[in-house]
Amino acid sequence: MAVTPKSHYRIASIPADGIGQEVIGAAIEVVNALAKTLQTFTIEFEHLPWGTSYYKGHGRYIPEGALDTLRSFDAGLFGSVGAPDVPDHISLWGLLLAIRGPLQLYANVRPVRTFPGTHSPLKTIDERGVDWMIIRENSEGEYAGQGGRSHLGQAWETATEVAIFTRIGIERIMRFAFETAQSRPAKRLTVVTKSNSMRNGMVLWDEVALEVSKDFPDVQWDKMLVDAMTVRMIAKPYSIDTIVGTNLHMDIISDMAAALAGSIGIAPSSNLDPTRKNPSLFEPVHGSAFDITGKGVANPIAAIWSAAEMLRWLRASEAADKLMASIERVCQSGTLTPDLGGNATTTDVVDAIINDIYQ
Ligand code: GGG
Repeated sequence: MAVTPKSHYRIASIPADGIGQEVIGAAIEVVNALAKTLQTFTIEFEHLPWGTSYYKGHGRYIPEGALDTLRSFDAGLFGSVGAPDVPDHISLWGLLLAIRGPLQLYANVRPVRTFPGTHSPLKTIDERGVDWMIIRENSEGEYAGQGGRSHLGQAWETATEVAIFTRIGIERIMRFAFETAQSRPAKRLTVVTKSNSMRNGMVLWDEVALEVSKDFPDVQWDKMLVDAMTVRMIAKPYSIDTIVGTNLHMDIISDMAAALAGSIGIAPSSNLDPTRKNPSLFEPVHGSAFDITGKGVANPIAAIWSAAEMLRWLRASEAADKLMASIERVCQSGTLTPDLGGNATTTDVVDAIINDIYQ
């Protein structure tokens, strides 16, 4: 769909929990500096105080009407959710999943790249870093929220977690993945399933992949079981370009991929509604990391790269390119937080990126 770039953007800022507060503050500082330098667009961030503190005061993670509030923005920038004293399924379903599903943010895009100047375990296999594009189905599957508990407290207490896959849900993410692969130089896609043991939903994934592939004759594609894929990502990383898979599989694979590329601290993600009927939501892959919250050492790059992806989605491509170039130069210069083996603080990295932008 052709989209005309706007000159002014309104962004919902939802830092939420833990280091989310620190890294979203960092990303906003950097984007404001970028807008000031380029003068091709203006941008305003409106803070939405949703998260665990809000939950403790109100008994819910987001207020009534939150989705309509979000719909009034061009996009959202999200930090992280989760706190040590709230069960993770309460916080995740209360905030992130309460937004992704209803806003139909069905495509979760997670690019994974090794930056120059950073260490990646994969560089011991080959000096080239990796450049992967992981597409996670973001609305159904194992995250459908279907299931329940019975025989509570008894020895045969039973819990079911039903993965729901629909033809329409698979087809739309498959089409998105083939289009993404087609837009990249390698034009290669790996469809990841577990269709040997999961004989219903995963087999439907295989069938739909074959059907959709016929519309993309220039994309070279293959299928892989998720367990074999983990081996391939480590043993033959350069045989991979774009990957598509289910909500749960790609949640796990993308964390591993980020660690292989250097650190989860640099991994961005975009929760997209490809139809553009709803605003999309951009967030670092990492969680709230209470072990380092408040220490000033959280890596802001995942959040800043997520903001760059947001600018690209909003068609501010020049700004996105400039920001990515600054991130790469700052990594190359050795201003790295501890997760990347350095001793820089969050503020050091932000200052270095802003200085680079102003050059
Ligand atoms: N910024 C990402 C975040 O807060 N993630 C929390 C989490 O547990 N996410 C699980 C998921 O995305 O499925």
